[in-house]
Amino acid sequence: MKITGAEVFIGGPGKNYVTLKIMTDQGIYGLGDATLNNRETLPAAYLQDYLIPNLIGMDPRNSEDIWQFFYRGAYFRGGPIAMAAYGAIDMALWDIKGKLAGLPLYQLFGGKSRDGAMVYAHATGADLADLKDSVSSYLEQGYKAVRVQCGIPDMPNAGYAVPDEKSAGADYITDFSGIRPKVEIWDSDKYLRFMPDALAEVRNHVGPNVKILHDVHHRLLPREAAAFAKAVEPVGLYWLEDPTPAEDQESLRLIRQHSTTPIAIGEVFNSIWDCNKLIENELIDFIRVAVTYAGGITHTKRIVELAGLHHIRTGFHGAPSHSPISMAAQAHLNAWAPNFGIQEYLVLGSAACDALFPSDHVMENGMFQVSDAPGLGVDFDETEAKRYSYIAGSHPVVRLQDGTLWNY
Ligand code: KDG
Ligand code: MG
Repeated sequence: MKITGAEVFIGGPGKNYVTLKIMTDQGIYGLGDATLNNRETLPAAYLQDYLIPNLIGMDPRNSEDIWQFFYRGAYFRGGPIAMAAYGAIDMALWDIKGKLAGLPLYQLFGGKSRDGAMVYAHATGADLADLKDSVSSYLEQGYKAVRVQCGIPDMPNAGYAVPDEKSAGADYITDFSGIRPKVEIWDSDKYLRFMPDALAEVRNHVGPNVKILHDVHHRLLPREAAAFAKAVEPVGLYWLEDPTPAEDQESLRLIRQHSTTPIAIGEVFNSIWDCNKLIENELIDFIRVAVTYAGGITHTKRIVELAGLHHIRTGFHGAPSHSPISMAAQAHLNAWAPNFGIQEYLVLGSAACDALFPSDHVMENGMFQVSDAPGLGVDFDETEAKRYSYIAGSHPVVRLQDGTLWNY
């Protein structure tokens, strides 16, 4: 069996999804997602200029060797751009493997460990009242877990992942007005004074049974993060995400020494080498990698297995920039993983998105039911794809009030 060609498409409804289609001499094709939010053209170029010409003629069934060829065979290894490109190839090769076997991917991993995977939604509010309304609307839709982000009083911008105005409902992650980032102003003291009580109010609002998650988005210093994690213990968070930037992993010990609040980290990690020490030292409770930029199913599965040895559960990244293809890959891992925790789920549930990526995966009552179709169980409609093209966008940058650049 041979790979005969591959194509990359960029675009989608309100997103620049990077979709890879790998064709074979047996008429079977596989699909992968290489979307790297606001840097979409870069994995696409790496695929087109280097990886696809090398793929032609390879046997698609040898997904492990192909992964090693690109990762180990490169002198300059890793990084989000390369790993997103390898990730897309790897997903597509597993898709082909599943289609050849006539089995959904979770069967090739070891079968189902559960019926349905719990997902969490993003509730967000310009102020606490607005946030509570947003939380309630998700609970009414059947969600059992919500990530809550809230505007901070007296802060010039609302804060991470919060619309500036009440009920604005805008895309709060990507600004599609161009590649020059907007500036958000951040004040950790104001955040630390406000947020523990705000989270306690959300707990009172929802009662004991709803899972509450909160994302600090790398904004605190280790000592501040330790104090915050301790202060929010009575809320019983399901997790506290990215309390500090994870480059200095030793600093996470401070949080552990002061608090039992569960910590979730990893959405910006690209390989097992970014998180093996965190996992082995049991400094986190949830690993947040994404199959897209952690090198696909082959490499993510290795991370999940290492995490399982250390009581660490999965909580794969599922921001709106992930296409239904990588969400399907994660759904198959979620169905199998003995140490599954929860799945972030924000794919646009729109008719336009469903038309571009037809599938039988079902999201209902806050649970994701994986499809039993062979392979990934998602298709890609190339006629629909012609409706979309690349639109430049950017994340904001964050500065302190005196102008100091801070962590986004
Ligand atoms: O592109 C950046 C987003 O993926 C990120 O801001 C989302 O932190 C995020 C999350 O937890 O989904
Ligand atoms: Mg996050």
